[in-house]
Parts: sequence; structure tokens; C-alpha cells
Amino acid sequence: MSAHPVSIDDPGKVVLLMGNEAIARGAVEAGVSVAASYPGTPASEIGDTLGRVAEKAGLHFEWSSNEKVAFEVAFGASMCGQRSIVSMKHVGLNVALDILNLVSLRGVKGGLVFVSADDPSQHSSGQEQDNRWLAKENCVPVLEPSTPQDAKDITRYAFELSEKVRLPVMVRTVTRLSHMRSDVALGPINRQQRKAEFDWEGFSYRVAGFPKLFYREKELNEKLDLVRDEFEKLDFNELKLNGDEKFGIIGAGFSFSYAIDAIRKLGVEDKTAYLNLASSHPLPERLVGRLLKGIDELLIAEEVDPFVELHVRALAKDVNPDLKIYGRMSGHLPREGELSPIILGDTLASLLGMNRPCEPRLELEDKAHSMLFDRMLTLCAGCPHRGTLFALKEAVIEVKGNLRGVVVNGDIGCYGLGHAPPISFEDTYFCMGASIGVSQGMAQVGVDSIAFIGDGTFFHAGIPALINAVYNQHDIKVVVADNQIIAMTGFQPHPGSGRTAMGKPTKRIMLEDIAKACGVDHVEVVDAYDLDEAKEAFVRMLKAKGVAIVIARRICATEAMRAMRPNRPVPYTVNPELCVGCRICMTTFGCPALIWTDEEERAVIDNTQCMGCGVCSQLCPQGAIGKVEAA
Ligand SMILES: Cc1ncc(C[n+]2csc(CCOP(=O)(O)OP(=O)(O)O)c2C)c(N)n1
Repeated sequence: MSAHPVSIDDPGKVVLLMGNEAIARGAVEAGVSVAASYPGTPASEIGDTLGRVAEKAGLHFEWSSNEKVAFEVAFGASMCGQRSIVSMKHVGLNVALDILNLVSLRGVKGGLVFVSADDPSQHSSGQEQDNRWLAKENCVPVLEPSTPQDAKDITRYAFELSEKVRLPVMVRTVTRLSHMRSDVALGPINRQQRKAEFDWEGFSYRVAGFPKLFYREKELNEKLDLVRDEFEKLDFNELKLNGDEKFGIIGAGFSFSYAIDAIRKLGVEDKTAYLNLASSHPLPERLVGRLLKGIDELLIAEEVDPFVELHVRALAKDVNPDLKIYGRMSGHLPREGELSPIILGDTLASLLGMNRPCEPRLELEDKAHSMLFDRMLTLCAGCPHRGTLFALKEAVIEVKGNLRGVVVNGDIGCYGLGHAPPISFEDTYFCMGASIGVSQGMAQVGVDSIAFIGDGTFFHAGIPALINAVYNQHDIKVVVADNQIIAMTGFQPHPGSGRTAMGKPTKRIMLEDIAKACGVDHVEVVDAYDLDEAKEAFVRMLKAKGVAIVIARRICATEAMRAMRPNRPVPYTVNPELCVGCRICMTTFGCPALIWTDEEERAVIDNTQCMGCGVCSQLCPQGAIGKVEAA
């Protein structure tokens, strides 16, 4: 097998890389020795890539049990003088904030870079969150690449900066940059072996005494001044200013790519000054001031919040009070959501009094929609969560009389799709682990609920909540949908999977052992593909007093399908003699492998999708679904 481009030591070679792979490459070039992450779109491929090349690149990579732990692992290595990187999706930083705050206050030794992958327009998240605010709040320098090449080079540079000022440095990417691909010229890989040594003077209370954290604020501010000075002359900040332009544009990070695209499409390179701003915090005020001074109007493009705009407006008061500033605050760009070449093109054209360079967005969207067909939200064919939710519904009807007898507090994972028809059996989901916590508040006020949580999410944030339930005597019921993997973000392993991110077998931590260790007495494990077994266990759980938990186990269907290739088992079929066309399999279960045929007025099974779980055969009242007879 040929080497992954991220681990090739061939400086100058140009390879096609995804933005996230380019970030991973930057870390490899910087000679990182410890990398930790927690999966989450749009960040996951950074970890996937580092895991793949770790051995070759001589680094340790791990999927940690959550983002805070990942950050702590990286910090541990940094205190011993080694370079480390931690990556996460934007909301992951909320989880890691507690340690980030202290890391910036105490400082780092080996370069510590963390990547925040923000998700403008929340393509795969519950919220838009601009983590530049959190970086600022925690005195962390922010670097924002605008292309995959930049992403690699900036990540590499971030380690140098981190060591120079002894601060953690945030590299901020966004979904489009993370997932786009373009040519990247590789740099040399730093192969210097550093001796790992704990920095006693820097971090030991025993040696250096207990730090007066409050006074460290002064030190922090001085560090940020140093960073600002460095950013004033940073090569990644590209200022194009001839001196006779009246109109200027600042594009922060990836938004600069939209801006330059609009400038070129409109052919206004000559009359437009611009700044590709790669360092959004702290703002290089002298550099920005040079742009502001000579122009009359300025457009600021950034995602998601007007973070740079706010600071530039303050700066303009001193530098050029008459400057007209357009951006997200002024309403010239949308206040929320992702930008695009169309949005930037339209805004720039209207500010310059020109015709828009692209077709209007709505017309393009209409055209695209006319080429697509509607698909409903659904779990994959053979997904074990479907059987678990189906059996749970049956149990709730039996015990409570109707489906509104309980609130189903879902959690974050594929099973969140359980809210969609025809399963339609999830009411809420918030953030990782919240199902178990909110169910306890409901229980206290006499409202019955079920916490429905995945295995990955349980390991991430469910355990403290479960301990709380036992200790504080909350009468809650918990279902763990255990597909033995973190499926939603790209099939990463977790502590219950039995293998590490670097592909080594490891001790499998069993959910039932954890539940018992948390003090839960009523713990059952069932097969998610066995509807009767699962339903009976759910009935016992619903009737139990106190905390009760059922773990519905079965490997993720997509993982199972991969493992079966190329010898997939004989799928199931619908017997035309027995099927009466009642549609129960479709309207109550809704596996995408079940298809309706108008001609025959009955269900058939699409054998390209069916993975042979056989669950639909258990619920057909006619017994019409069975295995295809082997020839
Ligand atoms: C704080 C945080 N980190 C990461 C994510 C990304 N994420 C979405 S779902 C999920 C976990 C899903 O795993 P699991 O609970 O096992 O359910 P599955 O998708 O396998 O059904 C993760 C990590 C997130 N939403 N929030």
C-alpha cells in the first residue's frame, strides 16, 4: 500500500489534500509527538488522518473519551516540552473550556495547538458557534487559514508561535475549508527528537510554589502584546494596497476566499484594496490601520459573527472616523449563516454599483432542487437503533397505555433520527449526555421519561449524570443504544470498541460494568435485533423502581456491512403469496431496504440495501418476510 500523502517526507511535492488533512500534515511537519481528539463534524478527518499516519510519523494519536480529556492529554505532553495538538468541532470547545482556561493562564512549554472546526450554517451541528469569542475570552491567539495550503502552513507555524509566547494557539477552520480539497505543496518534516522532561520550574508547585493566578493576568496581557507585534508582520496576513483605492475588503480566514473570488469575478482588482486576515485575535491594529486610513469604504467578510468587524469599528474611530464600514453588523451581509461566492459577489456588486456576477442564489437553489428528489430523514438499512426504538415503543404502549406516557429524552448520535417518521419516538435532544441529566429533573417533578443515549455519548458525558441519578435517588430509566462505535461522525472507536485509534486491540470497557460500578442495580443487556427480547427487557425496566438501565447491543449496520464484504449473507425477501400489502413493515418500521411496488401492491426488499438483519421478518403479521433460500 502506498504511503498516505500526509506522512510522505518529500518537501516540495504537491499533493491533493482535504483541508483537514492539510492541518494534520502541518502538525506532522511541526514534529508533533502527541495528538488527541474527539470526533465531531467538521473536525473528524484531522484525527482520522493523524490516526492513520501516526505510526509512520512517530507520534501518538488517540481518540480520547471527550474533548476535555483530549486537551488534558495534549497539555500533559506540552508540560514535558513536547509538541502536541488537539482538535475538535466547535461545541467540543465548550467541553474543554475548563482546562483551556487554566492552560492559557499557566502557559505551555512544548507548543500546544488546538484546532476548532466551526460549522457556519450548522450543516452538522445543533448550533452555530463562533469560537473566536472563546479564544479571546481565554487570551488565546487565533489563526484563521483561507486555503488548504494555508491550513498546513499556519498549523505548522502555530507551534512556533505557541512556544515563543508560551500560550496555547487556536487554529480556526470552518466546514468548507475543512472539507474542500486542493493542491498543497509539502514542507519538510521536523524529525528532531526532543527529550521529554517535566518543566519543574514552570509547573511544579513543589519546586516553584503555588502560582498567584490572579497576577498572571498581567503576564497574559504582555504575552498578547507580543503576539500582536508578531501578527503585525505575519506573512500570512496579505495586504494589497496601491494607495489610490477608495474601497477596501477585509476577509478573515476562509471568508477571504469568497472575497477574492468576488473581486476577480467583478474584475475590480485594480480599484479594490484588500487584506487577507489570517490572525483575527489579537488584531494587528497597525496593519489594519494602514488599510483603513486610505479608503472611504470597507467591506468585512467573516464567519460567523462580526468578531473582526466589531474590533475594526472600534479601531476606525481613531484611524478614520469617516470610514463607511459594511459587514454583518451593518446588514450588508447576512447576520447569521455561512457566506458564499454568491453572497459576497452580490454584496460587493451592489456596493460598487455593478451588476451581480452570479445568478441569484434563490434561482440557483430552485434549479438544484429541480434536479433532486426529496429524501426523508432515516436511519440506515439494518440500523440496530431502529429495532431498539421499535421495541421500546411497544414496551411503552404495554406499560403506559400510550406513547405519550413518557417523554423520550434523546441524545447526540445517529439515534437522534428516531424523532423522524415512521419511528417518531424521540422528543428532545440537546448536548452530549444531557438525556440522563434532564430526565432526572423531570423525574423529580413527577414526569416520566426515558433517557435514550448512544454508547459513544455515554462514555463522553453520560457517566457523571448516571452517578448523580443513583446518588441523588432519581427514579430514571436509561436505554443505551450500543452499536459499539461512534457512527455518526465517521465510525471512530470508543472505549467500548476494543481497539485504539491507531488500530491496536485494547481492553474493551463494558457498559454494563460501568453501570453497575455507578451503583445501578437494574442492568440488562439485550440484542437490538431481537424485538421480543428487547421489548420484555424494556417492560421490566419501565416497571422497575429507581434507576434502571437496558443496553441494546448490536454492531452498527454500516460497520457490519463493511466487515461482510465481499461475502454478504443472503438477504431477506417478501413472499408475494403471503404479503397482503398491509404496509405495516413500512409505516411502523421504515427500513430503507423495504420498498413499495405500485404494480404488485406489496412490499419488496431491495437486496442492494438489505444487510440481512432479519428484524422486519419479526414484525410482519403475515410472516411474509423470510430469508432468501440459498440456491
Ligand atoms: C461536544 C460534542 N462533541 C462531539 C460531537 C459530535 N458528535 C455528534 S454525535 C456523536 C456521538 C455519536 O456516538 P454514539 O452516541 O455512539 O451514537 P451513534 O452515532 O454511534 O449512534 C458525536 C461525538 C458533538 N455533537 N458534541
